[in-house]
Amino acid sequence: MSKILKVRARQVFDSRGNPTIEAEVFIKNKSASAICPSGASTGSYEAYEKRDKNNNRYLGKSVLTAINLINTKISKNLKGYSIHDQERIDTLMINLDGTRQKTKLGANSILAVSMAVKKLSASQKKLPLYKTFFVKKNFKLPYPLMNIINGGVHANNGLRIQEFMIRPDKAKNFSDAMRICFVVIKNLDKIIRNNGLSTSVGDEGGFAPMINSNKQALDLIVLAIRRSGFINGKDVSICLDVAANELFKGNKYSIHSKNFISTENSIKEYNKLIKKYKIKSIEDPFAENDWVSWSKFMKHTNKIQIIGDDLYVTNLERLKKGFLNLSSNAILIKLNQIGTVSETLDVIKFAQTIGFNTVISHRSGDSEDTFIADLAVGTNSSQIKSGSLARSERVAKYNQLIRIEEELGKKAIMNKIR
Ligand code: 2PG
Ligand code: MG
Repeated sequence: MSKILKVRARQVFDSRGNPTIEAEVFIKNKSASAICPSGASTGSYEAYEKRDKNNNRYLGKSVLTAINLINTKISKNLKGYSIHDQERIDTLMINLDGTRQKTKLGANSILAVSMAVKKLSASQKKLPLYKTFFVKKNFKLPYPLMNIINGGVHANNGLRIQEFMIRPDKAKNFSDAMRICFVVIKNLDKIIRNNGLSTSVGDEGGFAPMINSNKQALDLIVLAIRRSGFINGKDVSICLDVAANELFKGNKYSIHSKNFISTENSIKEYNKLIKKYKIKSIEDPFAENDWVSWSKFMKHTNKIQIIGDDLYVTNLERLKKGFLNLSSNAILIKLNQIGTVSETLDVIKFAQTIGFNTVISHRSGDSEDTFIADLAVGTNSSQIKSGSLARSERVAKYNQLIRIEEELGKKAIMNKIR
């Protein structure tokens, strides 16, 4: 009954309009499908995303070779396996590929299948997806990290920092968290308009006004929080994703302006921002190979959440290195950085064991797939980052969390942010 009959894949499109993979796994009388997301500011240690670079019909972006591999090699090898055997299936695909970064089959092929297997297993067990990860009771809802101003490679406005986010720290429940973010975003919309700037949005649904100073973006957000009747740093906190890989050259950083400055001076500037704007979380403050700067930052910055994204790429070995080096106190989790559901769960478990916050994340190229919403609840992750309250691929994850909260009813409680 639960044995895989075949796997089929098709080329669909992501939120940036680029081709991506949807895989569908079949058992008798049933199937489930999943769509692989795609990043723009990718770390060089991420698992490999297979694209047909030589296919001019799709300007080198199609995923037809990967799809063919799913329909032939992966489908043939998975046939007969029980869909409840997630780890065996993931291991089989890892071994079929046989390379360190999944370059042969592509992490995008493997992940789409891995997620579809997980969904099908849940559906066959008649369980909601979030109940099929390692948390079995006392489910907690994550705090949203809403990316309300887009910069970096997610917009073309010249803002150095990639993501300016808000986190509704005093929200009583998830619906309240959404309401708080909604009010701040609507006020921000008004303020941006009144400043004669455009309210068009970037890749992750946050506004992308034509401004180029981090401070200007932060001032707009502080004003929006105040106009909404909330206290910055208390009710609502500002969080950043610097994506510093993109701002690194010759051991120097151009985070705070176009000028490249040393790590020490970058830290000084960070500390000024943290103090002035009461920033509570910074992701990727330094580049993926610059372990020394990360440790220095941890040492010289007080009590804020420091998240490794490109630094760890959801990879257990890199996370262990970061733990030993005291590089950060939180990790961003992206399924397609590593390529299977099982490996992702291993990383989350380890991170939580060493006391790191786990922040489940979308990619800048995403889809209507809401897998990560369930993943956040099912792994007791304290936060989720899924863009702003705009663009359906972003809102879809938040809407799924609203459904989960409703289903849990009185048992639904918010997670804790340490
Ligand atoms: C990030 C992500 C998601 P991308 O850097 O955290 O916000 O962006 O998917 O482009 O890597
Ligand atoms: Mg990031």
